[in-house]
Parts: sequence; structure tokens; C-alpha cells
Amino acid sequence: MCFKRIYTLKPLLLILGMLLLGTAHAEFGVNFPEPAGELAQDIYDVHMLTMQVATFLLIIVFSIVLYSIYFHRKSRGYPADQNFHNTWFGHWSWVIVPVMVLGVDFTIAHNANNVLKTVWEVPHEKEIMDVKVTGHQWWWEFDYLDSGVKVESRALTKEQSGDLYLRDVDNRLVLPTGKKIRFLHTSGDVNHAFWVPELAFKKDAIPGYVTETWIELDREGVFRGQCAELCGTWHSRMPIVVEAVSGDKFNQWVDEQNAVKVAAAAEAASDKAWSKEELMAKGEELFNTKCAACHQINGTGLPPAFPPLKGSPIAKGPIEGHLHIVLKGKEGTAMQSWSSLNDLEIASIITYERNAWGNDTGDVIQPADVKNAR
Ligand SMILES: [Cu+2]
Repeated sequence: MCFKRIYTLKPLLLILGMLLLGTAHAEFGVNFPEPAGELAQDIYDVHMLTMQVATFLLIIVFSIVLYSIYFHRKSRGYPADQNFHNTWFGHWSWVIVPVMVLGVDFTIAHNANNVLKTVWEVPHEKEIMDVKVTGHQWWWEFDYLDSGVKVESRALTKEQSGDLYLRDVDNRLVLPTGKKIRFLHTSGDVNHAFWVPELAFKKDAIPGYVTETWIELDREGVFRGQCAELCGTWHSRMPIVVEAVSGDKFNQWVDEQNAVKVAAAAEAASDKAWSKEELMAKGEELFNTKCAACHQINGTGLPPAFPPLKGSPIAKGPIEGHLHIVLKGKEGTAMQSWSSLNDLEIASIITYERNAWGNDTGDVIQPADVKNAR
């Protein structure tokens, strides 16, 4: 008896404790997050309609059951009805009840069908903004097809993200409000799924296929989501952070991104000989944003999946081998090719890896070395 009471009480106390804690409130609201667009609102409304119908029916059914059990109990002298199936209602209830249930189902299905049509019928307007969303193990790539901006988005490490661990990224997916946006989903390796609750839909990112979703954001804000398809060891480290801003702020952001890109390309193309200090400073910043999620900021990695670079035979061995693995990746492992980075970026990262954390090889790799190794 005593044991039973403890087993029933424990979960209840746990839930009560979680609700009383301020942190629990932030994570567990009583309903879905507030939608950030009309389409998301329509999906939310179908959910609310279903919940209202279900609650209404639940109250009616439970009231009848509880009333019958209490007021017609055996101790009051009520015998079990042996003749129910021979009455008029006994005959017809098997038809009437399913018809009523179907009626309720069709009411919900009709609404859901209308919303689904809107979800699937992606508007093919000239004005629509296209964003290609590519899932990778384990990061997101966002290509703004109209402006040529590319955003690589990776989870921040525990030290960098603090309370938002596994919920925060280095580069956000910035989107304008009041404009129709079409997402083109695909994957560079295995199946992933793009999911941000405020945008309402989930869509699988399948290698070799392109699927579409769309949204028109109606409020500014920061919306957090994650990969919703089990995609390997670090599936949990693929958060998505959408930042919705006004059209003007968005245009300004695009201009800034393009300016940074032009400046970086010009810098990388110059035949300047870089000093070790300059390369180390650049390399540290790049390593911490692009490589540290796997190899960790202190270079110790997370073996066996992600080998340490501190004291590693690659980082302390021949430069050619180091260049090769960064440029080409390593098949059968999570180490991808980083050839999309420019020569200066790769030279900085390799110089940093060969001199940080006590590796102290003294090697300085110039952009020209990377160019030759490509
Ligand atoms: Cu994924």
C-alpha cells in the first residue's frame, strides 16, 4: 500500500516541481508556440478546433459515465440491463453513434483539408523569395537564391551558448516579414527535417530531391527550431534559429552580407604574405565557428567519432596530409570537404590547428600553398 502511494506520488511531485520552477515555465507552455504567419495560424487553428471538439465530447461522455455509475449503482438496487439490445435505441445506437462520430471527424477533416491545400499549393509568384535549405551532418546551409547570400549555420558549443545550449547557432536564418518566402529543401548527405514550430510545418530534407514549403511571416522575432529527422550521432546539434525582421532591415542585412563577401574575396585573392599572428587570429575565429562543434574549442575532440587535434598525427604531421584532409574530407567519417572556404580561410585554420593547444609546429601556411594543393 505504502509502495503504491510512493509510486503514484513521485511523478505528481515531479510535475509539480517542474511547474513551480521558473525555468520549466520557459520550456513547457500549455499550448504550441504562437504562430508567426497566416499559414502557421491556419494550422494552429485546426489544432485548436480539434482540441475544443475533443474536450467538449470528453466532458459530455465522462459526465454521462460518472452520472450512470454513481446514481445507478448496484447498491441502490439497479440491476444490469439484460435487454438493451432488444430496445429501439439498442438497435439503432450502432448506426447513430458512428454517424455522429463521422460527422465530427468530417468537420475537422474538411477544415484540415483546406489548410493542407494552402500548405501544398506553394504560390508561384514572381515576387516570392527563394531560400534553398540544405541539411548537412550536422549543420544547415541557407542559400538566398535571389541575392546570392549564403549562410552556414552551426550549433554553438556549450561554453558559447550558455543557457541556450543546443538551441543557439552562430549564424541565424534572417527572413523578412510581409513577404512570401519559398523554402526549397534538400540534403547533402542523409535525411534531415527542417522544423521551426512558429512556422508550423516540418519538411524532410532528402538527398537528391527538392521539396517545397512556404510562409509569409507577420511578426518580427526570434524563432527556434531543430532538425526533426534522426540523422546520426549529432542529430541533436542541428538547431535552427530564424530571425524575422522588417523588409528594410532585411535589405540592409543583405547589403552587409554582400559587402563582407566582396571584402573577403578581395582579401583572399591578394598575394600578400601573411604573418603567423594574423593567420592565427583569423584561424582561431574560423576554427571556433566552423570546427569547434566537433573538434571542441580546446582541440580535444570527442573521440571516437571526433578525433582530437591537440597532439594529433594530422595536425603535427606533414602539411600535405593536413591540407588534403581539410580540402577533401575523409570518406566514411563526419569529416566533410571544406573546399568551399577560400584559400585564406583554409590557410588560417590549418596554421591555427598546427600551432594552437601546444601543437607548436611553428608552421605558417600561406593562401598560395592552399591554392597549389587544391
Ligand atoms: Cu539532421
